[in-house]
Amino acid sequence: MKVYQSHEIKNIALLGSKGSGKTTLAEAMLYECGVIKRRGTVEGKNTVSDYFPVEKEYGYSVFSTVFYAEFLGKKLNVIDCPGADDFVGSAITALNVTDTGVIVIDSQYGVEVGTQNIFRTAENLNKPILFAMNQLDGEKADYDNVINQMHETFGNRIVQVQYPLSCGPSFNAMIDVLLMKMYSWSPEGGTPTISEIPESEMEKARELNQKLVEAAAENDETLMEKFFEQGSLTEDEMREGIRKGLITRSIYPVFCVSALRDMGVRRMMEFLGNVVPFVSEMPKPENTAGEKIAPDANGPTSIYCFKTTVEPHIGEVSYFKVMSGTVHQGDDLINVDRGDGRERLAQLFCVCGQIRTPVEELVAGDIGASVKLKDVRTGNTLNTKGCDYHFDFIKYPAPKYQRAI
Ligand SMILES: Nc1nc2c(ncn2[C@@H]2O[C@H](COP(=O)(O)OP(=O)(O)OP(=O)(O)O)[C@@H](O)[C@H]2O)c(=O)[nH]1
Ligand SMILES: [Mg+2]
Repeated sequence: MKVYQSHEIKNIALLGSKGSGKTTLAEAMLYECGVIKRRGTVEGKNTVSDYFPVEKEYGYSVFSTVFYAEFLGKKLNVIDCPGADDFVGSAITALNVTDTGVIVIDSQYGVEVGTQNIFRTAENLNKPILFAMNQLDGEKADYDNVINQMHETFGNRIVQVQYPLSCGPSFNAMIDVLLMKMYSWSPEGGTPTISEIPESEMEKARELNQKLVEAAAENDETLMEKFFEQGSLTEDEMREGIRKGLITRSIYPVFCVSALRDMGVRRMMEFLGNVVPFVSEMPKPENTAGEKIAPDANGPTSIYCFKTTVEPHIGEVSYFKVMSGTVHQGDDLINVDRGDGRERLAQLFCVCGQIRTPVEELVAGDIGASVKLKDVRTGNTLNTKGCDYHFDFIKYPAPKYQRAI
């Protein structure tokens, strides 16, 4: 598999309340980039993401699942998180090791408690956020009502990038006001037909496009001057402005999707690939000594283990983020949190649920996994000899219940 450089990697967390459609969206994303040939469903118990028996039995995610999508020459590392409050720890971990959160909203139920909770966590961590308004094909979908709720709850930073022409079971088309095009689908979804905006929608589309242009221009003085001179921006300038707005959290773009019918998913992935920030553009994480560590592929190798699973026939799988340097297959690293024990990373993988693809090396900013390490726990930092970084940047909330003493 290709080794991606830091400027080709985007790390994204799929977040949102229980049942909003994150796992179904993950499935559609994997299908769109060709990892799977057939989309599974949560009901069919055959999704890439919910592969543990307990998840199949209950029909919802219990663990976060890491997957990657090679798309438009970029590597999107995505973590599908459980929405249930009981498993919020996984979502907090995922947000800490990724750079952008996609908050999935069920357009039948709107802004839920789970939506607000995860939004607050992202706010505390200063992470860029975009919203995926999902289930637009659902019986009770009500896009306009949910957009109003979002404005009330999250303020005027909510910016519509798209709007549906109708919602409910008839949903099959939307207007994209960034590209100023209409997207429509046959009942099977998938590849859209892209056409000109019909005259009847032009006024509304222009109005929303103007709002988007203004929001994009606000984040850059040069763009602002250009906007005042010409009253518009090119598509590339808008992308640049939106990217800056995402990083400073002054824009929360809203996308339209039906994950189940695979409508709007590819277009949202294009935005993830082309617009959301790269690892190198985000604030540098701090080590325990308070030093900011740049995701520099030529720096000392340091990896942070954020998740451990036990898989049948394999044993422990350790998921990690490369914080700096480059980790190669066969490297010996020192576990600075477990008595400086030496660990050989005999195998390195990029992971899609339980599918593991061997990779020769992973560079700073990337996410991968290794197996059969001797004594590595979640939260441990493994470094090259001579590097003494530790990371413990993930802070979990206090438990709601605990045993009385
Ligand atoms: N009609 C419709 N149903 C959807 C859509 N997306 C998801 N669903 C259904 O909504 C239910 C929940 O979907 P999931 O993908 O498991 O939702 P989730 O956000 O991963 O849920 P948790 O893992 O519990 O947080 C399932 O029955 C899906 O089939 C959609 O776009 N349209
Ligand atoms: Mg799920």
